[in-house]
Amino acid sequence: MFENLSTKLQKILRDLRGQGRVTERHLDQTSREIRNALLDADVHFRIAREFVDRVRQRALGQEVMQSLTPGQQVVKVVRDELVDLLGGSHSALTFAKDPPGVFLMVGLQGSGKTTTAAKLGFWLLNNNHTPLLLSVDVYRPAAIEQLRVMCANHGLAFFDHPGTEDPVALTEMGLRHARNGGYDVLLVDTAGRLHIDDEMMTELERIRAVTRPVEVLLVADAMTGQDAVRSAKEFHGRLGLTGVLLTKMDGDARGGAALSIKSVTGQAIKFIGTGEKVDALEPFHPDRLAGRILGMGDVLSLIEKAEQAVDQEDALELAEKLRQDEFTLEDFRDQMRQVRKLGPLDQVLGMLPNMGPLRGINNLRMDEKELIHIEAIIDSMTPQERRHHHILNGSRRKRISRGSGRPVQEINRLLKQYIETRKLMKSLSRGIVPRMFKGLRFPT
Ligand SMILES: Nc1nc2c(ncn2[C@@H]2O[C@H](COP(=O)(O)OP(=O)(O)OP(=O)(O)O)[C@@H](O)[C@H]2O)c(=O)[nH]1
Ligand SMILES: [Mg+2]
Repeated sequence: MFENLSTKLQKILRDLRGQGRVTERHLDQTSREIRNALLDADVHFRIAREFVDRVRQRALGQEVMQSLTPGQQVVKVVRDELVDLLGGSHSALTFAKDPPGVFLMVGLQGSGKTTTAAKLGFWLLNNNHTPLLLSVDVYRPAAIEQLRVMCANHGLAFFDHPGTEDPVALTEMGLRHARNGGYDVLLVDTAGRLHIDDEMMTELERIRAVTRPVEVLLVADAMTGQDAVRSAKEFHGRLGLTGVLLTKMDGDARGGAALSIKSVTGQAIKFIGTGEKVDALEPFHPDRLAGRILGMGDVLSLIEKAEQAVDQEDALELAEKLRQDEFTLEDFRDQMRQVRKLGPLDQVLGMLPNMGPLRGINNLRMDEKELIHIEAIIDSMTPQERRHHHILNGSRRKRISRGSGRPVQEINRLLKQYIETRKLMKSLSRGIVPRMFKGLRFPT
């Protein structure tokens, strides 16, 4: 799904990610490329334009330009905006406080209403609900039979009243049956039309009036792109939708529908259909889809972790300490703590574009347990010892060993690591580190 858009955006952002500096010109170019990628994916031109405008505006803001990794921050901005475009957060179904609640499924002909009704029934059943299914498509021969067969095949309760030709009367009967039978949701599959016409809308309005549905769900075919969006707008105008179920996302839908529906109609996509089988229905999560489109869920979550863990003031302070040769064992411990918050160190280093040369330094790689031991050892030192490691003679080391419960060799090793790290950081502070802190005016 969205392969084309995904490939393009990934390439654009890959180029950007490696940038230690992001200039305005660079951003212009990136914006243009993103806009074209969106247009190619059949996103409405106004939405595409507004999207890149927002990205640009945010990317030019201080928090991005002055960050340690501007390229990555721009990637994050794009991701955030993409999540927003897809609807922000996951929008769940609403259930009636006083069951049964009616879910009315509406949509154009062939959009997948009947299939999706069965899928949603199946999903509800597997999520501790008791749905009853009903088809009021009295027009197309065998339409009711189609749903009956699907229900029979998947153990879903189905209601019908042969002979009743009026969809409204049929719905009322179904609702009564649902109430008497203790079902919590009545799923009503309706007839589709080739085009939205008055007759269809009037019928749906009447069904809505007698059942007061908790959900009016538009089933829209993702493959039809902007047509799906237009019909969503019209349906919403007439009926007041509560959500959209976007089908056929497994096909070669370019993405335009999924990316435009929320902005155009204000209605969230609640589920997506990803195949013809009854279990091919997934709750729609904008953040996950955005991650999938950008192909970088992992990297982005690392960025988020990094943001939480290292703030710029800390970085500046550390740089200053390095400069003045005041990087103490306490700082060493703090750094280790930060690193632990970030997760595996080499992964973190790999993310920092300017830290390439540091990768593979084995001394810096340590596991969780080791970090806990390091903390124990440093906590057992006196403040003076932490600030002046060279006073740590044999008897002091023995005392620390007793205090921390760690063998003396481990304390020796830790001190060696500390001294090496200090040396390393000091040499880096003349080269790589200042570049990391670019924008913070770090004197070398
Ligand atoms: N690949 C794929 N096919 C789907 C999906 N959802 C529905 N279909 C197919 O789309 C076709 C039409 O589905 P229906 O459920 O009959 O559509 P409908 O909206 O009820 O059609 P009408 O009742 O005639 O208006 C069927 O062949 C379904 O198998 C999906 O998510 N992926
Ligand atoms: Mg149907």
